Amino acid sequence: MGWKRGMVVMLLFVQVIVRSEGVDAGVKIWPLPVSLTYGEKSVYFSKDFQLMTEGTKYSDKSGILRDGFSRFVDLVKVDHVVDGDFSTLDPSAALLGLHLVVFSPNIELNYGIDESYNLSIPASGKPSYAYLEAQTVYGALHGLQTFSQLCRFNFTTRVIEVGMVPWTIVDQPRFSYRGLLIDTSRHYLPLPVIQGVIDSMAYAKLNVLHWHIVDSQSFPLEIPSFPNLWEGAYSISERYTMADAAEIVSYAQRRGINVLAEIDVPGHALSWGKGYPSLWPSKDCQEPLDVSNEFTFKVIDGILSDFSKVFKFKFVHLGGDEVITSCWTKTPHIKQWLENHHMNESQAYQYFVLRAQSIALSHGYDPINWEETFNNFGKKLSPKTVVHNWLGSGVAERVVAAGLRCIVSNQDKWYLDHLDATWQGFYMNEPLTNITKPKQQKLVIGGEVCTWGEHIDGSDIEQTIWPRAAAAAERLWTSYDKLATDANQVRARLAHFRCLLNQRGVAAAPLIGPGRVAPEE
Ligand code: CP6
Repeated sequence: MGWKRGMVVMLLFVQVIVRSEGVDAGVKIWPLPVSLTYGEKSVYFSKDFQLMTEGTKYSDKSGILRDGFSRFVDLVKVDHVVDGDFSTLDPSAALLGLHLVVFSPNIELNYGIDESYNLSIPASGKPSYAYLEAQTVYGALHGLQTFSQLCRFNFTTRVIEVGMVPWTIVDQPRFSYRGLLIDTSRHYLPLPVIQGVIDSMAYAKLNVLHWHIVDSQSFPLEIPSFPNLWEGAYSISERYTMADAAEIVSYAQRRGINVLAEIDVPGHALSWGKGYPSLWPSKDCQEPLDVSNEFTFKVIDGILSDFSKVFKFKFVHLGGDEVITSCWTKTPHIKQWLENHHMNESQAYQYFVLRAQSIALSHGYDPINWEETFNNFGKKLSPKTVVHNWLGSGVAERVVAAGLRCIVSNQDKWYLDHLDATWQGFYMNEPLTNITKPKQQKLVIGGEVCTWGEHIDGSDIEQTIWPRAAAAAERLWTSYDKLATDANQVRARLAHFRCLLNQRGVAAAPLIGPGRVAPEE
């Protein structure tokens, strides 16, 4: 805590010599940090601008920071040739490198880790270093992202420049869970496309990739325990091996992003029966999964057992939405089973969801379920459940009043595949609406924007996600008192961020009208 107090003292001092804190047209950081001060000078990256970690106890065995720094340098160059003549530049305005201190370098990425960082970039006066400190490696990566947004290529001097120095930035996220859903069942997404999405998420400080891997349309993932499951893939090439999944998890983890894997049961699982037809209630009624068959739960157990070796996030998503149980009563052997067990359709649905939850818990996961499970079964759900809102607004208040945790994704505001949803709507969607008690506010762990894949594939996913996901990312990162009360106040800064995405090779759509296609009215 001492370093934080030191920073406060430093801020008070800096405040005197630079413009006071506040956002004006000059600040182009997205999402906006918790607090910042800046000046009006500029410095440039010296020819051998370097990462300095010596003199601290830090060791970077995994190479996450070394790689993060090297990506940072690539980002700030944005592929320009740095061919300025350093001998003609003012040596006192040279930035020699970045001094980096990480206090708890061994903390592994997971839900709830410290993502804070402090960044300061001195003004000219003598050759100097930028200084970045963070509790964790992942906070430091966020600091590098912010730093990258302060840099630009100077076309006159042809070197990299940092404007508005001296900068001091103190930053941390408002919510621990800042998610984006991708759907690889409705359309297969090639691995490089998923990696591109992960790269772009890091630019906006999103930290959870919710991978809706399988659904009724296809089962693209290899499950070693039940090797016929991926017979439900669209084709023999539209598949992911478990090693591919591990590669995605590692790629994301090295960028500070957790991967939340989902199996959506018992509805949304028709493709499972391609490889194992006994999971279908019958030939003409193929979902939800057969609740009366012990094999169904053996398969779920096998999948979650295989998941637990690769998906190290604290949570697994068990779906549970849109379950149309009439198939169960229409199928004679299931109808008989229900009678024998004195269950109606709704009780069988509850039995299924709770049994899937206990399997997830047995593999060390906390379960996440779509909100219908809460709407139907309330406090009968495991107390470890995180309820994932999607239907409309309002459920979060009831979830947290019941003492459960909640993720907000209301479809009227945060569904990216709804092309008529506006970036202003994304920005203004407030997860804590009508939740005033601090204890209940803490139960809203964050929010997630969703890119359902029925009408989207690798060809247009980037412009469907961006720039609107960025608007939600600021809502989830930036402290409430710093958020704009009218989205149009941030239009210029968001437009700047979306240009930055374009420069970095991300096909973010322009800020005209809603979504990626509709023109300005
Ligand atoms: N797939 C799954 C979907 C949706 C859900 N679950 C969905 C429903 C309605 C809309 C958008 C998406 N395609 N498995 C609901 C969580 Cl409008």
